[in-house]
Amino acid sequence: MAEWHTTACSLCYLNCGLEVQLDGRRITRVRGDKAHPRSGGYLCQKAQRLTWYGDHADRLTTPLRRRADGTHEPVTWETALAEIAAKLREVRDADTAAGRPGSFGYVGGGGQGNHSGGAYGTSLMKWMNADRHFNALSQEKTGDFWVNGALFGSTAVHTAEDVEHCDLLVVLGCNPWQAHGFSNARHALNTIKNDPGRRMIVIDPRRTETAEIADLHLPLRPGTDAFLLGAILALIVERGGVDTGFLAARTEGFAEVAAALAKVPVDAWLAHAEVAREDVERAVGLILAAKAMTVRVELGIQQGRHSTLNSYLEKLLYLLTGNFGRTGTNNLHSWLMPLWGGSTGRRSELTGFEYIGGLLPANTMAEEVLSEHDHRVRVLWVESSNPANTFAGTHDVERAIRAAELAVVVDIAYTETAALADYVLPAASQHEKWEFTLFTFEWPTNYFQLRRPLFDPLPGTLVEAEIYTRLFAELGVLPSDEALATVARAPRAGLQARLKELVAQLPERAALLPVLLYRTLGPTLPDGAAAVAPLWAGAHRAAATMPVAVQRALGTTASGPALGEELFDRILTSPSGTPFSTHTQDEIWTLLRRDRIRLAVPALLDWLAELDPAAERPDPAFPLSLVNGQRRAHNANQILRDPRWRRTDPDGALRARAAELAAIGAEPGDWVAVVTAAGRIVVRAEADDNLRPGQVALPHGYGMAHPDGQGDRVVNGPRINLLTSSADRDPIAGTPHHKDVPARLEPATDAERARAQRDSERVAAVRV
Ligand SMILES: Nc1nc2c(c(=O)[nH]1)N[C@H]1C(S)=C(S)[C@@H](COP(=O)(O)OP(=O)(O)OC[C@H]3O[C@@H](n4cnc5c(=O)[nH]c(N)nc54)[C@H](O)[C@@H]3O)O[C@H]1N2
Ligand SMILES: Nc1nc2c(c(=O)[nH]1)N[C@H]1C(S)=C(S)[C@@H](COP(=O)(O)OP(=O)(O)OC[C@H]3O[C@@H](n4cnc5c(=O)[nH]c(N)nc54)[C@H](O)[C@@H]3O)O[C@H]1N2
Ligand code: SF4
Ligand SMILES: [Mo]
Repeated sequence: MAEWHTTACSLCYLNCGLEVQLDGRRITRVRGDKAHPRSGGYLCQKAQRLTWYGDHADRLTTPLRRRADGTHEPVTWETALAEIAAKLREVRDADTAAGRPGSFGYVGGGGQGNHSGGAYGTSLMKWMNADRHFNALSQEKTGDFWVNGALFGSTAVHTAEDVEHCDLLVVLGCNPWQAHGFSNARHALNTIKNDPGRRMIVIDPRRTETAEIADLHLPLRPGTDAFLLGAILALIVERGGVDTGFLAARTEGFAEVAAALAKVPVDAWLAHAEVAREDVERAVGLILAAKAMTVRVELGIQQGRHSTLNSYLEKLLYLLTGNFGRTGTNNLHSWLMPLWGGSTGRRSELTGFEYIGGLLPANTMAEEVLSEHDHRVRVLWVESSNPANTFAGTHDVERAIRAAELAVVVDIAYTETAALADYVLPAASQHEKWEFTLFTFEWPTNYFQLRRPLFDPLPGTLVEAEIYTRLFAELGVLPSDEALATVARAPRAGLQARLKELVAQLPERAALLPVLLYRTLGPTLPDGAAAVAPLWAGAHRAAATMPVAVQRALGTTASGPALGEELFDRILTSPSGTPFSTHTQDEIWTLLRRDRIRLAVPALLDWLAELDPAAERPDPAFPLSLVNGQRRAHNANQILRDPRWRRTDPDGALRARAAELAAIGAEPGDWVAVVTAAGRIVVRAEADDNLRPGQVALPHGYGMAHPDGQGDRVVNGPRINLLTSSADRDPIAGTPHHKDVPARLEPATDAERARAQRDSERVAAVRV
């Protein structure tokens, strides 16, 4: 019997615990890890054949340098790092001489399951005297964070939903059956369905797999959530459904909110959303009857029209009804290490957008590079992200990567972004290093899993910690090996003070704390866990900021620094993961950053007051609403590049109602063109009559080029951001409206059809 090894799935941000069997460098069998304290053995279909994540023809095994003709040549690590360091120095010195902020832009910094590299990349950004950071969160979640800042006092205060214990689940703009988003989603949804005492409402234009098993489905017109939610809130207030006790005890500003809601023209807004009043009344009845409602949201509202306003109204739904801070409702959660920060109100000088939680909108990355402004971004540093496929407006993003004075990509694979970069640095995969996720959103007990490597790094690759450390050595900022070794030998209790001494010798080292930990504490850690040394600081931070919760989780009476050490040791010695904080329910109020939740957010109440159905008429040239990036059975962001991974949907089909296809003379299986104001792409068509009339859908997670086995490369499925524009975005957070892109369908031309068919066959040939 082959041995089972403990790891986790990294194909979505749940990171379910896995056990896998290996044959050399391949993963041959996958099953759920019953010992994982959160997922308890659960896994979905995507985790099977996980081996293709790290085991495919496009893995990078040597640094690459761009030639004048745009192709790449292999170079040694020494050459790549020396040349990159020289250019970074030059840019940093020029910035200093000009007295301008660092013209370095950091893109990415971690994916669905790999957050170990982010601390090191952030070190480089700081050393470059820069703070312009763009990533996936800033094209989906920053509107939500902004609202949290307004309500709870900090953008780093983040909400969780208690699906397991609710008696009413409201699924708003998400499809957990396919996308998950909360633990053990399919199991949790089926449990609700089979329990006569529990209910589910789905608010989604499409009759999703989740809607199919719900008690009530409100199939609203795409882009009208703010109208529907505004009307629902107005009805709740009108019916006396607000929880006055909760509002009095925990909140302020309700009167202003009530005054705004009283002005909502309920019938006109429901007519605009095209949802029947009696269905909405039924939804309100279910909400008011619920003892514990929890609201689960995601991209349908966050990447929909009025994104930040939607996030506000969604939160008001549970706050006004008192479904907050109790078992089965929405809650806040702790952090081992916060994945994003608080906001300072600072704005980009170039675009005027606010840094939310420390992030600038992904949608403004290209503008920050392509601008003529003296403070433009000159160096683009991309780590664990593929913006050439995943940021809106592919052509502009590609132009920006090419236009940067220096573009460097740190990735495991030769991505579309890597293909355009000046240098590409090959990282070891998540199965080849110690790794973890900081997407730890549980309450009242929160969990953390530190995964051990399954294999050694692929020859030629390095773990991120080592890549950045060698770069800093090249930059001449690291202390001598001898000085580092002396600190490494000293007892841990004195570590912080000694690190401070190293920084005092050269103040610019303050940016490098993670690197200094890697080179001092790192070598003392067991089994080559050096790269995760920064977790030590996280463990101490957690122990210092929530000692009682950490003690409870560990079952210990240790306190002070000893508690931090115990937490760190527990993390290192719990391969399936460990609880790191256990709160009592009423301790939730200690996580707020102000005394009371501030319900009235003037900017958003103004926005609500300005909503006007008449101003939202669709452009007759683009009458359809395109869900541009749907989650399906076999897509997983840009993580699985090898087409062999997929069991279904090999071409990444456009889904449309049969009638919508017939209207352009097409049938399921045909090649059709999807046209938007930004572009036109040709895709395979499939029928899906669960879509709302007028709604069509393309999948996320395609459009990657892959070696075709014949010495060439072939693109697998739609590059959906050829259809989007970075300017189609939320006014506050800059998040794109990907779930509601105005579009039309056209028949493909004969030439387009022939080409698409040929590419599809080339992909199919790779799959066999
Ligand atoms: N299979 C799979 N799972 C994934 C991922 C993946 O790539 N593949 N990616 C992961 C990531 S990074 C994320 S962020 C999540 C995203 O998870 P979800 O947000 O759940 O996934 P989506 O399919 O993008 O969109 C959700 C729903 O929004 C609906 N929608 C479209 N327009 C509107 C609208 O105007 N209003 C409302 N209310 N709904 C609308 C769509 O019909 C769709 O059902 O999934 C994660 N899980
Ligand atoms: N049109 C449209 N665009 C979208 C979306 C949509 O719905 N529609 N969804 C958006 C959302 S919600 C998200 S989250 C983003 C996701 O888009 P991105 O933030 O770009 O992230 P991923 O697609 O997860 O790509 C992860 C990259 O990390 C690399 N990688 C994997 N493991 C490692 C590692 O250990 N080290 C390093 N250095 N690299 C590694 C992978 O090879 C891959 O290139 O896409 C967004 N873009
Ligand atoms: S739910 Fe997400 S993390 Fe869990 S097995 Fe599926 S893809 Fe992997
Ligand atoms: Mo995402």
